[in-house]
Amino acid sequence: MSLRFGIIGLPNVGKSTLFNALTRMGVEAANYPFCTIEPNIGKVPVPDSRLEKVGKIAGAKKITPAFVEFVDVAGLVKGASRGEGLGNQFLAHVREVDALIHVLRGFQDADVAHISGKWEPDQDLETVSYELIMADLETVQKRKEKTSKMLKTQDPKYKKEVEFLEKLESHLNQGGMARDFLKKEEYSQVYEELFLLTDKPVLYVLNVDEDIDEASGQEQKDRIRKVLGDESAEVLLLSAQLEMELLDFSVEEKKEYLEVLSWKETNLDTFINRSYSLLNLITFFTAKGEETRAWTVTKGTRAVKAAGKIHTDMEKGFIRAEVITFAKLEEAGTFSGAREKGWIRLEGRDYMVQDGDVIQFRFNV
Ligand SMILES: Nc1nc2c(ncn2[C@@H]2O[C@H](COP(=O)(O)OP(=O)(O)O)[C@@H](O)[C@H]2O)c(=O)[nH]1
Ligand SMILES: [Mg+2]
Repeated sequence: MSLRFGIIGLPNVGKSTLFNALTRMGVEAANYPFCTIEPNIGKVPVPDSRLEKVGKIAGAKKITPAFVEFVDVAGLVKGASRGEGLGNQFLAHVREVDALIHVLRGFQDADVAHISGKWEPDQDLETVSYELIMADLETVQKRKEKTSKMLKTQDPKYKKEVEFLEKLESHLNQGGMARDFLKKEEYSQVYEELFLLTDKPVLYVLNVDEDIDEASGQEQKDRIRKVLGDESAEVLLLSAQLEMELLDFSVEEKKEYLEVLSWKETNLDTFINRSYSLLNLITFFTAKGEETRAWTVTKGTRAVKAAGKIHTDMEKGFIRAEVITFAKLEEAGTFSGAREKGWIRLEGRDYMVQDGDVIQFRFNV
């Protein structure tokens, strides 16, 4: 299954606009007709300029990118953690994703109603974070109640667990995100079973007016950073509406248009790439027969597990991996040239796959 990103935030901040831009881009970039899995789930190819090049060198007839999925989660309202609005549905959706894209309303447009009546993206951020933390607190407290009942068995593991949950509870009570809880290793087994919402990695997207100047873009970003304090997260400026419009521009038009937008540091491609690295993901390539393909694994994945990603038989019958870095392959220009130069390495099952590796697996069936 692809990795999933949940686009979250208050209503009317531009979540669906961003989602639509992403999924439409998917259709065009990959000519992939079924990019929308469900109305609110879209499959989006991960842009990677290396893939085409590997395909060309391999003489591929078919090139398959890696995909990630974006979910347009229903807008959150105050009180969601108590089940208000679409609260429960919202939280259930958030629970299912691997990482969060938290959209903040940076654009002012008076014609678009603002949920709290005021334009205050930093306040909005706190509102949403509060609901997520409250939902996590409830999860932790429920677990604590359950474990507390077991204390009478005198088994020390229950005492250890309750103490651990109390520390976690106090961290959340002080407004901390679970992902920043430094003591999770003290009882990682219990921690992982909780599936906390604020443990998921997050990327903040400030959805700004396309005509702001560089200084006010920076100012908005600083305001958000201030609210985040020590929270470990990145903030990106993006204009969802602009990205949507740009999809209809020619390359020339785009270039001309973008020259005047000084604040702009990201586009949809870089946005997807940042999301990707948020989850510590890397890409390796295979060029087998007529198909050249990109695959996604987490940093630190061993060769044998990477093979299993393609097919379980390849993991079971793993013999070795023949590996070349993309850069070396490009330099050699052909696979046979690379082989002659001795640039294709033989690696064993425990080899740690690197971003950009081009791999051929040898296996028994
Ligand atoms: N002016 C302006 N309007 C935007 C921008 N992004 C979204 N909108 C508008 O805001 C409204 C709500 O957007 P939508 O994507 O549906 O928000 P959602 O409720 O968060 O999914 C729509 O009318 C959009 O056209 C933007 O960057 N600038
Ligand atoms: Mg929406």
